Amino acid sequence: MKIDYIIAIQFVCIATKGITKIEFKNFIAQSLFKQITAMILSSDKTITHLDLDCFFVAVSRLMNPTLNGKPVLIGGSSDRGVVAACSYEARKYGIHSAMPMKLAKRLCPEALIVHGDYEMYAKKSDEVTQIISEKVPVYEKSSIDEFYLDLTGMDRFFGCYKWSTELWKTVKKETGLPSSFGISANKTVSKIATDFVKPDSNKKIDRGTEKEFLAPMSVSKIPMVGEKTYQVLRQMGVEKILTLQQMPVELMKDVLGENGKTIWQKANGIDDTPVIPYNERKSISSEETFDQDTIDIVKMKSILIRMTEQLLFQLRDENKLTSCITIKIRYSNFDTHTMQSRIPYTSCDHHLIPRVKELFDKLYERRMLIRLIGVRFSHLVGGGYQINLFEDSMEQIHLYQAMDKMKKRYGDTAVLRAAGSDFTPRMFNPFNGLTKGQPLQKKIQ
Ligand code: DCP
Ligand code: MG
Repeated sequence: MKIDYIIAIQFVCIATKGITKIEFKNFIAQSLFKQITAMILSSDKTITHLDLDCFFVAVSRLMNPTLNGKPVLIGGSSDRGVVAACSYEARKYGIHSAMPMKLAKRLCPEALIVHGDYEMYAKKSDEVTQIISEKVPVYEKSSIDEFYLDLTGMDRFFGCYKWSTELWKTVKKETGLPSSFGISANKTVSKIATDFVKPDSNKKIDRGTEKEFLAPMSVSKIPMVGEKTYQVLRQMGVEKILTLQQMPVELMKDVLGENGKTIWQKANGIDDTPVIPYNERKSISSEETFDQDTIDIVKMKSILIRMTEQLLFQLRDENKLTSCITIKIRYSNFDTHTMQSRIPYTSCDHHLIPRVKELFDKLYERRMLIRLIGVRFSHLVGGGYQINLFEDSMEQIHLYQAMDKMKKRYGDTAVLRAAGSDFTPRMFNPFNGLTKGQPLQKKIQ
């Protein structure tokens, strides 16, 4: 409350009602208390969600402007491939990412098929992250082209919406990449607003208008609602978010358990999940110390392959991708060496295993006895893309899904590459550091 405002009230009170100064002080104390309580209760957040528009296509267009304005598909040109990304011009034909390339070509024969450049995508993704990290204290990089920014408290000196608009323009100016953003009181509503307004635009959802904004949309717009849940809801006769809003939460809980409750809350514009700060150093790793120092390259590579497979299974399970590999070796004289390599975002064994082996070959040049080897994956982002490289086929994607299903059911060593299965595996969860039935520091014979 401003001082002149207080003095004015004091003057009016004393003059008109004969209130003493002590009574007035009590009145002010009470009113301040009420204000502070109201502020605490309404300590609502302001979250901006920013997502780059047709990211892979937009980067490819920067490198080749003749692709502008045309239907473009990113993916392997073989018929067995899948569409990794497509331009908005291609989407008009009903094409979407993860669609078999063969079908996409049938829907739009004139579409231009571009074999993408993952190194470039990772580089441009880093550029955007750099801009955001310089301007926003708390942000989450939730996928290769998607960010949540916690702007809570920024309102007083610069309107959050105005500030987000400035940032959005800066991203475009400095990287050449179009994006869209949604701003609201929580992550879910902001994300839905971004998707609603795409491409190259933005939308602000005022506090208190969340339900009204969501009501006419299909339930499939709720981020948690995948194909399976959508079918369950459709069978219940639920198509619009409005219907969900009107349903008792208990019914949703009965049908879909705890997820049902969360979906109901999201449908009602309620979401208090925090923005999880992005940390470049976030990583998962695994290392093995040998009982007897070794120079057996075949054995060491086999162990590296097995460790890589186990770590990548964990990554996929956590819905994450990595873009940096580090290999570590410790010689018998305790000299420790590491070597790092940036890679396109991925979580697929068949992309990473060759890179791990390559890096090991470069690092292990002294041919001296080794006592320890390790592998670390860092620069993690959220993203459960089943498609990571353009030559990936539907068969390959299904193979990963089947393998991961078996690993989930029977343990992470249930399926291993022959090359990685020669040595006793260690059952270690790198996310929580816990072993599954075996000691953490198990040594390899
Ligand atoms: N991607 C992928 N596999 C998928 C989905 C996406 O490899 N199954 C890649 C290609 C996309 C990028 O990730 O360009 C970002 O994903 P988005 O879902 O944000 O899609 P786009 O950025 O292409 O389009 P939009 O404008 O709808 O955000
Ligand atoms: Mg995008």
